[in-house]
Amino acid sequence: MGALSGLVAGYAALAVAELAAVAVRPEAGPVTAVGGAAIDRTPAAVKDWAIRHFGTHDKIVLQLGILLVLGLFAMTLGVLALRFRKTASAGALVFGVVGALAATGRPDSTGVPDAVPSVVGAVAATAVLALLAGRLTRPRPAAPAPASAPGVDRRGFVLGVAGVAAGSTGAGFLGLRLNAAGAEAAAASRATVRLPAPASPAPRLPRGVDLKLPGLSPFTTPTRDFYRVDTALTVPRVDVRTWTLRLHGKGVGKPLTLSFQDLLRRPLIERDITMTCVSNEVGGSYVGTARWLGVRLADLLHEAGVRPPSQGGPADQLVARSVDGMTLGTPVETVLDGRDALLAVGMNGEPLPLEHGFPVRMLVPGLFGYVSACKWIRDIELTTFDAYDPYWVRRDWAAKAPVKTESRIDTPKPFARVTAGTATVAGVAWAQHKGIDRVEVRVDGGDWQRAELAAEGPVDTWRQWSWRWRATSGTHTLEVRATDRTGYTQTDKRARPIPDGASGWHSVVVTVP
Ligand SMILES: Nc1nc2c(c(=O)[nH]1)N[C@H]1C(S)=C(S)[C@@H](COP(=O)(O)O)O[C@H]1N2
Ligand SMILES: [Mo]
Repeated sequence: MGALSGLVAGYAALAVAELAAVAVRPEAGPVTAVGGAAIDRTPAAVKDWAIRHFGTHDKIVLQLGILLVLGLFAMTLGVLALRFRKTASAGALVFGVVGALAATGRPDSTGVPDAVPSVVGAVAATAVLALLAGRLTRPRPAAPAPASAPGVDRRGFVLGVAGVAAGSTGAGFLGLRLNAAGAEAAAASRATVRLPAPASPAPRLPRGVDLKLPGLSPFTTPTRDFYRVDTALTVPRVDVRTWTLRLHGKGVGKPLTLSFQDLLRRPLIERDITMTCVSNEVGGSYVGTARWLGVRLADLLHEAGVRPPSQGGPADQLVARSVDGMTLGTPVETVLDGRDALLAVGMNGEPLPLEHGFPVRMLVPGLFGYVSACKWIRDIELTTFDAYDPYWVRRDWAAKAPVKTESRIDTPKPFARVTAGTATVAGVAWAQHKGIDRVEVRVDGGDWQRAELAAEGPVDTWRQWSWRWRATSGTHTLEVRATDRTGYTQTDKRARPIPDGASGWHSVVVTVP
């Protein structure tokens, strides 16, 4: 009986807490918060192990684990409550404090309000425990004959359990409904956005930037094929009507707060830019090119009075924060060096898709995404590299990470069967903000042969290449390397993505029957 009342109290606590979380912030719910806190504190080795054993289910396994521990804890409290009412209440409050600390300690925490769901949950648990324990221990008011179990209000207990369970289930469903409504609201908010025409349209692409070969990545990556990399358990939902961006910090003479409309009223520029993820393995697919529309970040910084370190500015790091608490640090010098660093509102002619950072994301050509491309951005703080380590830097990734010059063979695919005779080998090469000068291919470790380059697009985009190969029968290894316009040729030295990006030549093994 005690264990049952504990379970019911735990259930009520969770239902009420998650309902409160919908009102406060979905991520402040105790299970998500404790789960997130656990992920942040898990040593890399354990994380690797969990990912290897549970794969993409690792987050679910973690949440089930949390529920299990919670259930056992709740049953213990229920039993305790029969004899030590105060101790049990204190136990429930401890649960609340753990949840509250986890929620407010998350990197995306908005502060004290995030403690509310856990505290409300704990209070609910205490109330339910008191109610049910009372039914189990209080003598029935008008009990002349203590015939059955003395002091047990059996009917009251059953009614209490049923009532609390029903109420909690109702609260849980209401939470789910409101949550779904939030997702629809974000999509509806995006549907209201009308993007103005750019004051500075994207430079016309020269003919022949896209070789349009079968199996070769198109020059512009369709949005539906654009890679997605982020830590968001649920895609953040932002309402453009209430969204603001704050720009503040060291050396900011005039802090700014801008609404979405404020941004759209500024002159917009449109640019083709290739983005790359630092986690991209050699030959990997975390790279893509899109036509971005946005405000030039340097203009905003200048307006706020920010000077680059080279001109005596006190801040060398720009920290971007997203609505989901991600932090990314970018060198101020790079943002102000004349390149098209953007606060983007559009991607390939549409408002940013929710998964790619709606309503506004940052983008800095030539830097890996994790040090520049903050999605769902809400805050920009000028600080120093000494003073602050953003999310991934705290996890051993490099604080500064320019994109490494890379090339990839798109066709033929690994282990493809290629017909003997003339075959086309083709792919892409990128060295954003430097440009690609040369691509070479070799077969079976032979001499490097120059590939033909597609027409050169803007300096921040990748470049296609192709090479005619006289394929002879046998198994062959094709390798590619690029040289950028600074004269640097890709090293064959293999490096893993961590800490600052993979290196090495992409190779593909094919069979010619
Ligand atoms: N808020 C937020 N922004 C983020 C990330 C994230 O996890 N959260 N990931 C970054 C990383 S590592 C990359 S490579 C790019 C990927 O952007 P995309 O998903 O639009 O391709 O977003 C960056 N911006
Ligand atoms: Mo990334």
